[in-house]
Amino acid sequence: MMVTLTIDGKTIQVPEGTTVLEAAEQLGITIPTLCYHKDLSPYGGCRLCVVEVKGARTPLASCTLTVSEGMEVKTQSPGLEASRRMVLELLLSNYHDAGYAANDGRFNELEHWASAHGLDVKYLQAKAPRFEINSDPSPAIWVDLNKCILCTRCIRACAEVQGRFVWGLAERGFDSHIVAGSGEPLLEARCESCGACVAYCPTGALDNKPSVGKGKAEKVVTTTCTYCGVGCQFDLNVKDGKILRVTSNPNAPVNGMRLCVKGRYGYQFVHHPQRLTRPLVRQYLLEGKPRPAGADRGPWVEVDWDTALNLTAQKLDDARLQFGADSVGILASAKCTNEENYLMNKLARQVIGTNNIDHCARLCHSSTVAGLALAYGSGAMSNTMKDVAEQSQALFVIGSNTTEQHPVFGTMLRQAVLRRGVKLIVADPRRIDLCEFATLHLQQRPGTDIALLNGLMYIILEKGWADEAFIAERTENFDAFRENLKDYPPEKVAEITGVPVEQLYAAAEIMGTHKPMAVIWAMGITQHIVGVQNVLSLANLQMLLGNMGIPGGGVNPLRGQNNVQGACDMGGLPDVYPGYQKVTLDEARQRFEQAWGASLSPNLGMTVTEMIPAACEGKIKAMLIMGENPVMSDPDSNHVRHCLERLDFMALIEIFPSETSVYADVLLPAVTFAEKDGTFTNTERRIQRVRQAIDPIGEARPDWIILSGLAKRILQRGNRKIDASAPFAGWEYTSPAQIMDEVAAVTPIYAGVDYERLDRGESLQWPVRGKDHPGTPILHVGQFTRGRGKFHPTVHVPPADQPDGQFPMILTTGRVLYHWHGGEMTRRAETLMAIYDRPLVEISPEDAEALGVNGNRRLRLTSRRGSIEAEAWVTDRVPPGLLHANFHFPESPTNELTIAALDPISKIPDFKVTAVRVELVKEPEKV
Ligand SMILES: Nc1nc2c(c(=O)[nH]1)N[C@H]1C(S)=C(S)[C@@H](COP(=O)(O)OP(=O)(O)OC[C@H]3O[C@@H](n4cnc5c(=O)[nH]c(N)nc54)[C@H](O)[C@@H]3O)O[C@H]1N2
Ligand SMILES: Nc1nc2c(c(=O)[nH]1)N[C@H]1C(S)=C(S)[C@@H](COP(=O)(O)OP(=O)(O)OC[C@H]3O[C@@H](n4cnc5c(=O)[nH]c(N)nc54)[C@H](O)[C@@H]3O)O[C@H]1N2
Ligand SMILES: [Mo]
Repeated sequence: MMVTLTIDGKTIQVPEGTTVLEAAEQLGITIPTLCYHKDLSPYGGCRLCVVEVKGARTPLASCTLTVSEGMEVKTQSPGLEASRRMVLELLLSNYHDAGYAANDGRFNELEHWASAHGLDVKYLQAKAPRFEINSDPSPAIWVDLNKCILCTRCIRACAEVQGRFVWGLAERGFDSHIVAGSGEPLLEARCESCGACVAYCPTGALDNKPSVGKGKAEKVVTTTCTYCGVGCQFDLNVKDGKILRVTSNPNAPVNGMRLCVKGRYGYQFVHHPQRLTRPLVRQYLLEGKPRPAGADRGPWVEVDWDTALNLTAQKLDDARLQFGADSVGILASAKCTNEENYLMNKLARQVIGTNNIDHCARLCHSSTVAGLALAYGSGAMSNTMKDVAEQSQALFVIGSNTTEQHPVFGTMLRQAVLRRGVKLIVADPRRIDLCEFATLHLQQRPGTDIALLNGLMYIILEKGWADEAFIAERTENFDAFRENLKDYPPEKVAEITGVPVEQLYAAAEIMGTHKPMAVIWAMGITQHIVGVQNVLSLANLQMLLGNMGIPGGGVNPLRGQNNVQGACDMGGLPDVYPGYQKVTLDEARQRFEQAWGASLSPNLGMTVTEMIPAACEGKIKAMLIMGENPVMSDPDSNHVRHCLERLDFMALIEIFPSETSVYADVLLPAVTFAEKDGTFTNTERRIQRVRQAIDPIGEARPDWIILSGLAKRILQRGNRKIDASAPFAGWEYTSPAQIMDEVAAVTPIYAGVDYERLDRGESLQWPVRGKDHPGTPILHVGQFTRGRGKFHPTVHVPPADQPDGQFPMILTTGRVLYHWHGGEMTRRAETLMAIYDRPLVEISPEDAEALGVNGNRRLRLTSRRGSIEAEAWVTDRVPPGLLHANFHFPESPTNELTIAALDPISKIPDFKVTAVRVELVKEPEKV
């Protein structure tokens, strides 16, 4: 129903339920506001937005007043002016700005409206502070209650955006103030330091602590976050070549105003003094001597770019000539842009002539890519985060610690439960934070997901909840699948998984009676020797329930790194060219041979988990690694180190001297995301711009410039035949935009992507088939990429590393909110370190007591491969018998413990189940 009203004499029609404030906004009439924010529920507290309504005796707050037919509204009058001034004067009389942040670049809404009403803030404000300035010890959030006007936007933002409920109001009247928890420091009140309260605060009472007093930005550059695959955009505020602060950009397509702690406060690594600023080469290389034997490759010498690139080109070309192109191994990078990964793929295939290219996707979602390709024909997330959060009736989160690892999407899931009452089922061996919001938590034993999923599908079939029409019309191989399920009756499944039969029935009922249901997963599913079978089981589930090809449903593997989707799309994999065109398919190979003017290898390349052992066996002689840290991230790091040590040559392109650079012979300084242009592709296949905000630090260069310099030098040596007349034979790149044009020309799913469209604000999700194709938010609509979806019978197989008398406990490994993988970046961000400064191992209260953990909390964990020490965190997040460790700190290198047992199809290692023994370290290390 539409309602007609007039505001300041102008007539407008708006839908019923619209507020007067919103209607005025549509007319271009600005009403002053303070407590109002369009993202938050209306509060009607500050009374600055009052208007006169014909027939009403007193002015009314327009932010809470809904329109009615024939309403006549005035937003300006001498009476309203006076009333607004009174409100502002009253607020100012309790407001004290000590001036420390007067130049902090924030837009202070109170001061703005006060001056707009002719009020002198300096004169009218309180003469002295009533509260301590900077009253909270949080390293992220600055609290100055003297500037608080009790608008409660922070309280609403924390609840309605972040879903955390940290802020509240305490006391009444004059003494009233905002308070964290029941009056504790923010971090103790369960603050996640996302800074949403800061982003919504109108006065700077809450501010970004690391930025207070740093002054006003000279420019603001919108770019995409460098951490996870959610793909948040934000504004880098820059002055004198330095990032001053990160602020929310309300137009960010994925996240709007939302950010997580790493997005908002994790940028400090960019300016860390340990950044690599000059190319480094080992002395022996410069002297033309043989490499010293053993692990120590001798001293580094700073050299100019020419020297470093010439040496690298020579060593890689020599290895190729002497031992064949397949003796060279190449790692692309999910931290780098699409353009850079495209060039790395071209360098491997066109310049070196090998398909030995891979990257961390192998350790991550390779099971997903392989499994979904088998079942559906395309390995990517099928839906968008928005439709999952806004249109699902049920959510099944299995093996994803979403609120810590994809935090902004995690907040969307929390809101789906809070606002829409969506049924959330979490299946995770640990009681992760999301369990607080769950209807049901299935706490299976690690490595038993196939049994669990088959058991649930057994019940769904038994109860007649399967979508028979969908199965008949869109799928194949159902009978074999159904036959296999007979082996998974609930009682047997309960025994394997440890999940009680009643819970299995309860979960199956939610799944069977709430449509659409979205399945969300990550490493808890993929990082197993049965990773592909796990994924196939989930693909089966979504076909059984008919949840594919519809909004609010789908298969939603959350890709990990900022650009792991893009690094895969760009051919950073041993079996495919850009756009998943198979290297073993003659037709695809010929296409790229013609494009690049070189004969290409028809052989499948090695995965990273194969290259490392091949280095030990002497099959891989030289490596070129860009933005990866295998010593910290690959399984069984003792073995990894031993293998890297054996390489004849390794060149590493990095922003920091990492744990892996110890094994490098050349170390080339790259720039961070803030210093370069390009694109990242997020988990939902959305291609987004990365924009240069500051000049490169020192002599560091963007990876795309480094790679093109290197490729040119190798080709100049003349040992590789290139047909220079081929359309994309050359390496004369002047901008990432130009590289993207080449990508579009050879990659059908990116065919319509160009910088002009992206910079115009178009939000493109691949496949983008042409310049006028709008992109594809949801995959598998109407039919699967492969035609019919295929059911695959799956069989429970126990994990490779079984506990026994000597190693009786199970260790599962993963991440925490505040840190990133090997920690090269987050350990160099002081705000993050101030919140989480050392590795903690989760241990159950029962196991802790059995060990006698009291006061002395340092543990030693030993597996069949190695041993580490770390501090205990006694918590019921883990059940007895299970431990959890992160791999963020080199002083507790968790991957010394893990096993390099691989899934036979995807070659992913089992990071999630390691048999260990745990002991108390008697003498804690004195620091
Ligand atoms: N803060 C932060 N965020 C990150 C990253 C980071 O390093 N730090 N890394 C990014 C990357 S690359 C990735 S891939 C993602 C990873 O994101 P996630 O996969 O969410 O993170 P993980 O901690 O690896 O593990 C996920 C969950 O799997 C559970 N799990 C363990 N064993 C099993 C099992 O057998 N079955 C099931 N169903 N679950 C199990 C664990 O208890 C854990 O809660 O995070 C991305 N985001
Ligand atoms: N035990 C255990 N191990 C795991 C996992 C687990 O769950 N448990 N998870 C696995 C998973 S899912 C993943 S994705 C891998 C991650 O493994 P990696 O990709 O090796 O981990 P990162 O630490 O993210 O490494 C990225 C490196 O790139 C550098 N860098 C950042 N930006 C740039 C840039 O623009 N250019 C260049 N050249 N370098 C840059 C950083 O300094 C960093 O050292 O770890 C895996 N390892
Ligand atoms: Mo990952």
